[in-house]
Order: sequence, then structure tokens, then C-alpha cells
Amino acid sequence: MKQFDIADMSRRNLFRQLGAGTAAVALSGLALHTANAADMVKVATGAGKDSGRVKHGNPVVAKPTAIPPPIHRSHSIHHKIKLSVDERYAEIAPGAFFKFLTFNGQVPGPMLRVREGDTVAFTLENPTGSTLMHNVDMHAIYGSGGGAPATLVHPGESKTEFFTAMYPGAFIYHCAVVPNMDMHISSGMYGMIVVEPKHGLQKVDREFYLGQNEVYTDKNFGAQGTLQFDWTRMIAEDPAYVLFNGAADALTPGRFGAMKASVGETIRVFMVNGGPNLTSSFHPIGNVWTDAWPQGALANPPLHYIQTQSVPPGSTFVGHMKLPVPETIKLVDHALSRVMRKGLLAEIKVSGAANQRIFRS
Ligand SMILES: [Cu+2]
Repeated sequence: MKQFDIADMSRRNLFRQLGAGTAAVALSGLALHTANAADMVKVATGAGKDSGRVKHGNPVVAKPTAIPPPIHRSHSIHHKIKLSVDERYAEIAPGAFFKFLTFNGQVPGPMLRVREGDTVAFTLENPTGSTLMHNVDMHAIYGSGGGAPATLVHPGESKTEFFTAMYPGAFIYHCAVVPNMDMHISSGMYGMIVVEPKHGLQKVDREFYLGQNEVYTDKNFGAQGTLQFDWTRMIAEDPAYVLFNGAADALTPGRFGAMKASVGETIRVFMVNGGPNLTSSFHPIGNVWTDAWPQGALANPPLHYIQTQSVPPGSTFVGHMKLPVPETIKLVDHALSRVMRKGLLAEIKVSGAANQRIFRS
């Protein structure tokens, strides 16, 4: 672990040397997902041919605790759910800006939560200020393209589809616009819909929501300024960034804040891998997945004490962790070059009394 920490610090030092020390943003700032007038600053130069129409906005980092609560109903209900496209330039790393394509201005897009048997009227809205067409393929749906054709919206359009959540599990939703769905997902257009089984989920003390995706930019990790999407690098599956929640080291104390929990609690982590191309080897450093549902397959009994779980692009993972001792758990993709050199890190700070029987140094 020591080596990991040392190397991690040197990467942070790189940020500092690059003048990024002022980039830390308080976690409370994450609530400001919606652009306001101050965000509507036009990009002056070097941001691509459509830059004049795309706003410069707040960070796209989704707050990992801003998710719907667990469902305790024993009957079905009808939901009206709307997602809005939000294209914006935002910081991908301190001092580096990228044109994100998002649902509701956050990466991953909002976690949606329904119960098996619920019905949904789902609307995708694409504001007039957008530059591109978008849609949503939701893996929780029986129907053509997971609803992608039914929700294809040009800028200024809004479309609604109806579906019944027929089967339980945690599923990805993502933009699937032809032919550039890979670029749209890489730029942030994915999220998770949880269809809880009729009997509900096991009670836990806290829940967290993470999304992993890789971003193909023309300049490498650490470069400053405006980064352009790099199609050649995407075809080669050679991303400059691999990220949790849309920014380098997003969920760490020096950036948008670590997740927090207490000794004695059990927590649930929902993770969606947008990809578009890389499989994640999802691992909690300093802990283990006590209960693990690969593929977010909540209809099945969990596996136990899983160290590292493959999460393919276009899929999800749900896992529980027990927290018997105080520690900082680093959530990583165990393809560790992505952690050390491409920005992928999320931390959970576990506070409380030590248990010398379980661990002491
Ligand atoms: Cu799209």
C-alpha cells in the first residue's frame, strides 16, 4: 500500500506543479449541476468549431450519494422520469477542459430507481442549445434498441416512451446514437437504472453511486488547456483518461471529497461501466466485496468475499462491504496504470474506533 500512496502523491504533485492547486472544489459545490447564467461563458478560442454554442459549465462530477432511496413498497407504481441532455465544457482535470456530453449535466447520469413491475413514462429532452442528436438505450427495457429509436431527439426536441420494468437488476443506460455512440458514451452519456426485485434489497447503512468511463483526448493526462476528442485514439482504444464520475481523482480529499462512512456500517456500492471499450477490474483496496452481484444481477444470490470483479463496458456491479476497522478504502480498476497515470480513483474514508484484534500496526 505504501508504494501506492507514494506514487499517488507524486501524481498529485504533478498537478500542483501544473498550477492546479486552486482547483479543489468543496463537495457542497457538487450540488450545482444545473448551469446558471454565469456558466454561459462562450469559449473564446481553441475549443473546436462548435465551441461558440457550447457553454462552459460547472464540473460534471456526480455526487455519489445523490441517489434515490431504497424502495420499501410492496405494490407497483407509475413513474414519470425525464432526463435532459446537457453539453458543456468542464474541467476533466485541474486546468484541463473537455466538451462533455451528459444527461442532466452529470457523469454518470442520474441513478434511476424503480421496482420490478413498475411502469415508466420516460422522456428525453434535448434543449435547443445542443449541437448533436442523442437518445437512450436502457438495458432494463424489452424493446427495439432498448428504446433508442423511440427517444432519438434532435436539438430542440423531446420524446417520451413507455415501458414496464419487467426484470430486476442494475442496468446501464447510455446514448446509442448512430454512428457515434462510442464517442457520446466516452464523453459522458451513460448512467444506471436500478430495478429493485419485488422483495427489495438488503438493508444497508449507506449507498454510493459510481460510474467509470474512459476518455479519448488529443493531449495526454496532465496537459492543460482545452482537450479535443481524439477519434484515432478511440479507434485504437488508447484513452488519455480513465475516470470515476467524470473527473481525474474525482472522489478524493484533494478534489471533490472522499465518500464517508463509519466503522461498523455496511455499505452498498453501485458501479456502472460506460466504457465504451475498457473492462474494469473493480477492487476495493483494503477491503473486499462481502456480497457481490456481478453484472448487477440482483435476481441472483450474491457471491461472497470477492476481491476484484470484472465489470464489462455496458454493464454494472453491485457490492456490499463491511467496515470493521477505520481506514481509507481506495476504489480502483486493478488495471493499475489507469489509476496511476490516467486519473481513476475514488476513496471511502471510514472513521471510528480501531479494532486491534482485526488490524493493528
Ligand atoms: Cu448522445
